[in-house]
Amino acid sequence: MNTEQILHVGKPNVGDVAKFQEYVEQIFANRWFTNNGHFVKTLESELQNFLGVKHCVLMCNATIGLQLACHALDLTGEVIVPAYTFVATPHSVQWERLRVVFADVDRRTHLIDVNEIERLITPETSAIMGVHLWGHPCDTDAIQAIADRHGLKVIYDAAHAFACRHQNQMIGNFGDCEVFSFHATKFFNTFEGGAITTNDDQLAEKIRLMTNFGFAGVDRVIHLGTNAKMTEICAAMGLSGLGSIDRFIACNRQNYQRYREHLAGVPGVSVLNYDALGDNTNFQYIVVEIDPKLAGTTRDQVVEQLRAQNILVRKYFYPGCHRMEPYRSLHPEQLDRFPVTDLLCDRIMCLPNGTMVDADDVARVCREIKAAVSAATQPCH
Ligand code: T4K
Repeated sequence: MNTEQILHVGKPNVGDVAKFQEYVEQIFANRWFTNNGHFVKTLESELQNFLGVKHCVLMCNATIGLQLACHALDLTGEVIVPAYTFVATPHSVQWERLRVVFADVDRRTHLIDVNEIERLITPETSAIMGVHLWGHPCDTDAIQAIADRHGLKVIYDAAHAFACRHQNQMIGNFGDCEVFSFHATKFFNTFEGGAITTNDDQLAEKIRLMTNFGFAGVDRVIHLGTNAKMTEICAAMGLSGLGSIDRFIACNRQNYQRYREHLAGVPGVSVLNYDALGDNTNFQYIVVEIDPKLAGTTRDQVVEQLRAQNILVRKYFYPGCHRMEPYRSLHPEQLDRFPVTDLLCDRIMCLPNGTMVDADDVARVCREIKAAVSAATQPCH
């Protein structure tokens, strides 16, 4: 039996716990638990300042945020979405009874392939939903130019991209709106949570109404709405973490550099190179590709070997959204149309990172990866 400590990919980053506890006392003293309370308002305003964006509407999670964004933008017909992403991205579109049209991704960046987008546009297309996967920004100029040419809306799933920059602006300022996730496993968390950010006053107002049943005041419902509100305790968690953003990034970056050093030169093993991709990221995801020809072993075998050592790496995002239900049944004709997505789904694994992971952990993970590869590449005697 393996007695070594379990290593997770998504152990939460935690900010100032004492501050959080103080806020919890205040929440109990206020007897105000949800419905746009003091902590939600304060976090919204802090996030607006941090992101340099006009509006930030906090949500209970990013999936609901993406659904609300589709709804608030009055999308119809078809929405173009990358096939290589977490399933919440297409699910939010499908949930709104829109048709998901998958696009393949770029081999180098793993982001929606902008050359594919125009080819997929039909008279039914109403929007493009890009995903800033691994915190790396989409080609926002190219996507906006295509959207402008065809009169489409643009939503960014920025679930991975909190505190990331693009063209000297924080992510949160692009497209018609952007949606962040503050789930426990994310770089910055509010236990569960998310936010929609936009610089469009009318859209923000609509989203705000929709988040709270359409209430514009006591007894005054002026819009269709749902319940997508963030609670006070979640907002308090966010506020207690905001001051630690730089520490989270520094720690992630240091681990990222350690992983790259340990794994340099291991045949068939490559770590996604954030530095070569440009822009400022939060380094939360350590994305490793295993080339089976060079490594002599497959990603799946390496994952199994690591799991046997209590290192619970993840195959994000296997097997590809187009191969998951309901998409594989709804669109069987799309199954073999995404060669890059299929290749990444077969080769990528994400390694543990975050403030709970230290130099010894990184060394341990890399030792096991090297052992898996060297056992496979050892000549037989
Ligand atoms: N768009 C994209 C591109 C996304 O990646 C996501 C979410 C969304 C949209 C939707 O955002 P939200 O609606 O969730 O706000 C996890 C997260 O649940 C999910 O938020 C995230 N993406 C996705 C990439 O990862 P699972 O199914 O992998 O979670 P789970 O429970 O297996 O946890 C992952 C690892 O983290 C495990 O090793 C356990 C560990 N863990 C987890 C939790 C919750 C901890 O150590 N502590 C914890 O508290 O989906």
